[in-house]
This record gives sequence, structure tokens and C-alpha cells, in this order.
Amino acid sequence: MSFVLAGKRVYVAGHRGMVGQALVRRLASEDCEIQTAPREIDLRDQAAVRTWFSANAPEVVIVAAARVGGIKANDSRPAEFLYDNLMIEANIIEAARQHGCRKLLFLGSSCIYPRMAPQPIREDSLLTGPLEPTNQWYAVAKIAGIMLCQSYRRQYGCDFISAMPTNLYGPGDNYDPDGSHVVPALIRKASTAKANGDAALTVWGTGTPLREFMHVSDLADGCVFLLEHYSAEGHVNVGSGREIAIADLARLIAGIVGFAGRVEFDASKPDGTPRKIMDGTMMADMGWAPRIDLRDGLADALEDYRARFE
Ligand code: GFB
Repeated sequence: MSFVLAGKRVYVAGHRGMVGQALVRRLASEDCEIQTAPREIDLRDQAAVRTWFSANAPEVVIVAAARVGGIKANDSRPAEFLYDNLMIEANIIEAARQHGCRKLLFLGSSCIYPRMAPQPIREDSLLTGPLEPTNQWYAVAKIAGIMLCQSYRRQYGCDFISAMPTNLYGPGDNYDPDGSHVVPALIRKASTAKANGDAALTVWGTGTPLREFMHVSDLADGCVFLLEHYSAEGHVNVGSGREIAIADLARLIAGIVGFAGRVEFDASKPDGTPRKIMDGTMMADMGWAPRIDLRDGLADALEDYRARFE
């Protein structure tokens, strides 16, 4: 099976975010017309989304727009993470159906899976156990997005599919200390500690949680691959297949940044899920593999941080 992107109007919802920027970069080599909506369009507003779809008639849609953030943002702003994500995905998916879009890719997150899911986490672990409390609000919204795509396939015959990326990092990331994910947070902490000549940097939690990280350009490539080669109800994991403990990640980032001080841990901060590595068999069996190794990817992210903030 092969869906052709060339010549089609492809709407990247969320083009200002890290994932959306990577999709725009990747799609530039696909000979398609990339569409983005201006900042004034509030994707939580159903009428605004419908009007934009009527005026621009996208043929393919990638739902990379979302309220996202790291463990603290998820835990402290539960209503925003649930409401905003439900509204954004429902409005875009329904508008795509109304306007007869040929294909839609919805992006979720590995946090949709139960906190204690068997590892590596297979796609069929969904809804087999309780969620991780720190990000259950975001997870429920993303699970609803998967279900929307599945239900629209069944009831309306829409070719809507879902991908679940692992923890992502890369150019265009959010470096806000309270809102960010761990990779940008540690790049900033190590860079600041180095610049200030500090003796130590502080990592949240115990340092023992295991996470799988993937460079956002690999995700963008996986998305294009799925649009072209996948059409089925089940959501698909997209990961790197490599995991690392947060303590080791902190030391690796400190080394790449050139911060030679101590790495300390603040165990009063939450660890979140103890381990989260996804099973990538579905993507591998279809013939796709990520390419960017963690060390090279982190060096690229650091370059982005320095270009933007130093
Ligand atoms: O990246 P992160 O915020 O997200 O945190 P999750 C990963 C791990 O890094 C946690 C630790 O164990 C954090 O306690 N950590 C250490 C830090 N230092 C820091 C720091 O300075 N900042 C941050 N942010 N973390 C998110 C979900 O979970 O994963 C989202 O909350 C989403 O909904 C995302 O699913 C992919 O991996 O814990």
C-alpha cells in the first residue's frame, strides 16, 4: 500500500511547536504543498477551525497541535491538558471528516499506556491498567484522540490513523524551567551552571526512572512513512528502542555541554513512570527505523539551545 503525498495539500496543525517544525522541514522534500494556520486561529474554537478548513481545503492533515509539557506542567495544570487537547483534536478530526480529507495522522504520546505496563510496551497494552497520575489528564485526552480516529474509520470510512511517539527532544524545544521536558531542562540547567561556575546542578527526582528518547527529526520521518504506508485502526508506536536512566542522561548532557560539576538529585520532586520504553516491532516490520543516535541528537539540541538563548 502506498499513499502519495506529492501534489497534495498537507496541513500541519501545530507548525510552531517542536514536532510541527520538524514535520515542515521533513515534508519540504515530499513535493507537496505544506499548509499552516496563522497564530490567530484558536484550534480549540470549533467555528474557527471549520472556517479555516473551508478556506484552505487540506487533503492531508497531521495533528501535531497539542497542549504539551513535562512532568510538572502536566501535574499542575490538569484542566488545560485535558480540555485543550480534547478540543483541539475533536475540532480538527471532525473538520477533516466534513471536508473529505483523504488522510489524517493523529499524534499521541507514550503516556497513554498504563503506568505498570509490561516493558517494552506493546500497542495492545492500551487500557489494560491504571495510568501514571502525573500525566493521566493528558493521557486520557490522547486516548480519546486515538478512539476518535478509530470511530471515524468505522462509521465514516475515513482513512484516519494514529502514531504514539516516545519522549522527544530536538530543535525548537521548549526550555522553560517549569514547563519543559527533561532533555531541554537539563540542557538549560547544565549550560547555566557552566556559565555561572556552579559546583552542582540539580536533577528532579531520584534519577532512577528509565526513559526512551528520540530526536524529533526521526519522528517526522516516521510520520511521513506512516502516512505513505499505513492504513489501519490500530495506533503505532514510534520510538528509538533505546532507554537510559535519568541520572545517566544528566551526566551525558553535562558532558556534552562541558559542565564538570556535580549532578545532585532532589528526591522531593516526582519521578513519574518508573520505566517507559515502547515496543517498536510494528514500525520495524513495516521497514522503518530511526537514524539519530542519542549523543548526536543531544549535540544537535544543544546547538539549537545555544543559537536561540546564548
Ligand atoms: O520529561 P519529563 O518531564 O516527562 O520527565 P515524563 C522525565 C523524568 O525526568 C522524570 C525527571 O522522572 C522527571 O522527574 N527530571 C529530572 C526532570 N530533572 C528534570 C527537570 O529539570 N525537568 C523535567 N521536566 N524533568 C511526560 C508527560 O512524562 O512525558 C507528558 O508528563 C508526555 O504528558 C511526555 O507524555 C512525553 O516522561 O515523566
